[in-house]
Amino acid sequence: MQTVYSPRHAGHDGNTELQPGAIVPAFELPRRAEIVRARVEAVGLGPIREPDTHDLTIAARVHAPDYLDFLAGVWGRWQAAGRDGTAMPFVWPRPGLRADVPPDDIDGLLGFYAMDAGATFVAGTWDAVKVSHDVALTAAGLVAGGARAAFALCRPPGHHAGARFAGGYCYINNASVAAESLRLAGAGRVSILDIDYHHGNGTQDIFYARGDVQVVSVHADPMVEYPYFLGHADERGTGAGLGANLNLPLPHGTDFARWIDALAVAAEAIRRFAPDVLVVSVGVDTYHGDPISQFRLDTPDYPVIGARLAALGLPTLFVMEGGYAVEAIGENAVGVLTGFEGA
Ligand code: SP5
Ligand code: ZN
Repeated sequence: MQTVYSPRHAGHDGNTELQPGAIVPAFELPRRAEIVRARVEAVGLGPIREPDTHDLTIAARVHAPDYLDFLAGVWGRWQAAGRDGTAMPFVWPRPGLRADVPPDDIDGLLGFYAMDAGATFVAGTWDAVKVSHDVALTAAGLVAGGARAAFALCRPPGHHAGARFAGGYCYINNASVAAESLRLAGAGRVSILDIDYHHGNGTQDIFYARGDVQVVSVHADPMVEYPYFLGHADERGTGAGLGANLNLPLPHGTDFARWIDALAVAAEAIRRFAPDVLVVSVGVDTYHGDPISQFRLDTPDYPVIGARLAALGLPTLFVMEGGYAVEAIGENAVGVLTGFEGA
């Protein structure tokens, strides 16, 4: 399969991150994408191509336009306030506060458009975010054009970004933009399967009331894991989307035997939905060596996952999400893809 990749992700670098009790270098690093790209080459997965440039028309169908304007302008406003380093919010409009009026001040705006402190900004962030979106749309175009599968090597990731907020290293929801583009290209129904360790709260937020895009997620139980406030099993969608959202939360310590049982449930729900195309949010932070996660999957498990996905028999777009065990991220992420191709 073809991989879409841009070196311009690398400008999103040097960010700091708020962890319990400390500000540390961000776990979401440029080297992640470089190691995945090197592994794509090493195994001969297929050609690697650069993305085409896309405008934000499709992104503006899944994100609020004022949120996209904020993303594009935040670094300029941060600089205009005399700052450098990493831009990060520290106050949020939780329920009970006014979440309908974007403040004028940069520090208010940063919180207004964020769910947490985890989507920080440096000088190169917007360019990387925009090109990550271009990567997703270009790879979606390959699938829309008849490819059996394509790999969008997105960085930064996207699945925590909702219709009007950033969070969890995510800014534009690449998988959601890709799914919307596939709908516009003629797919009547699209399924998004999210196998990142964390619940894809942004993707769920975007499609929760829609019946044309199914969202299925296998993830760590939000009772014990980030993002804590979405991802429970009783969230089944609303309105036209009722029944088109499925969450399969699993406990800390989940091993592959238990995880693959949940994937079988997810696969059955996708078969019932009968989509024309599948978008897979591929996070490999389910790996036992991941520094911020608590599942126990191992490197040989990832090709097995890919083979199970191939058995769905659908045109499939893979979109890169999380995975922070940097030395293993290439083998693990590309393992899903080689398992898919080998099946
Ligand atoms: C795309 C993606 O995988 N985003 C993940 C964002 C997770 N951010 C919060 C992580 C909280 C980790 N808490 C455990 C601390 C271990 N030192
Ligand atoms: Zn994750």
